[in-house]
Amino acid sequence: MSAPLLLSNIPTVSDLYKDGQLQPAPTDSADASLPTPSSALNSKVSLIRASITTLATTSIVNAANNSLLGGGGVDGAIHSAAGYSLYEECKTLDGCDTGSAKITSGYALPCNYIIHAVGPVYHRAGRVSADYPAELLRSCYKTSLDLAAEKGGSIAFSCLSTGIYGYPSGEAAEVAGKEVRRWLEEDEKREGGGRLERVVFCCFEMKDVRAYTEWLPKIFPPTAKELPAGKPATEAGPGTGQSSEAVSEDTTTNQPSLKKPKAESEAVDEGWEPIEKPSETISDKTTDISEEGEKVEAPDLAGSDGEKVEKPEPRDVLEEAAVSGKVLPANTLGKDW
Ligand code: AR6
Repeated sequence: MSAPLLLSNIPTVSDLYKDGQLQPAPTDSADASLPTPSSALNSKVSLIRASITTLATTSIVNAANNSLLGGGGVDGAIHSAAGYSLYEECKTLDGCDTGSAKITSGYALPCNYIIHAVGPVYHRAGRVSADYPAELLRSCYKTSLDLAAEKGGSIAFSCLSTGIYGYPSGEAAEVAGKEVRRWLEEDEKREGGGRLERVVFCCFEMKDVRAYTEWLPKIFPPTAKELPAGKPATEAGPGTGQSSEAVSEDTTTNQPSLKKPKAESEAVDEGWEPIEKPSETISDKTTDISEEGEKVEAPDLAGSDGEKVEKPEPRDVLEEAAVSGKVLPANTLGKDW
């Protein structure tokens, strides 16, 4: 596994604005509903493209299933990198409801704790009501932040539900970003608040990077001081706010331009065989959370023999690895690369 990525090397939203890797939201979306820019908040939130297994944050958040006993995607990557002891602890947890989360030690990972959050299967929750997927996803982020706050330090989220569970990346980034902002603001107001030093959004696939580079400027807009000289906070020039430009793609390889050192970049890409995309049968029984916070059994929408959840074809080796759960060295949007 590649070297752990320390918090000090993970760029904040504020750093990304200063480096021009994040652009203000374009004027057509920069309406009165944009929240107040806050450099304090922008310095508490990070965006990075990496395998979450390499992050040396206090806690990381796994996209788990109701059994908490491992699976594919990021769950598989975390279990294989953390080691068998993680599985043994997970066996003692008695599973977890959809929309909730449970915490374990980090074992062989560079983080101290792993928070196992169970996000919704998008199309299944959507059959309960149009708002239900977002309600469950928001609840995952809130529960994870509450658990992480008891430990303090920093937390890194994987993009819950946006893989096998089929949640559209843009919608998920909006829910995640808004819930994190709401939680941080509320935490700041409470006695003994400011319990988390940093919240990291850890993306693995370019579709999620694009979603966050679109949504973070709408949720954590830049202050005038965070923009490179000559770019007022209200300016929306050509391409401004277009996520595809904030993280450009290398036209020769169709790989995202991550500004990695060349040697490491080659080491990552060499020897990668195309990996067959697994399709997972969703047969886990969904237990959901009522409006009052009570646990209720959701209707078994999957039917007795479960349902196949389709994913679009992966576009590159990183995405194939994301689907298969293969651990890759860290890539970042970071200022050093
Ligand atoms: N580091 C960071 N993010 C990753 C990594 C990684 N190493 N690998 C994948 N991702 P998914 P879900 C991203 O499918 O949709 C499992 O089988 C990936 O790009 O892992 O919540 C569980 O056991 C995507 O953005 O989780 C459940 O059964 C994100 O992780 C089911 O999948 C989530 O994709 C959960 O599905």
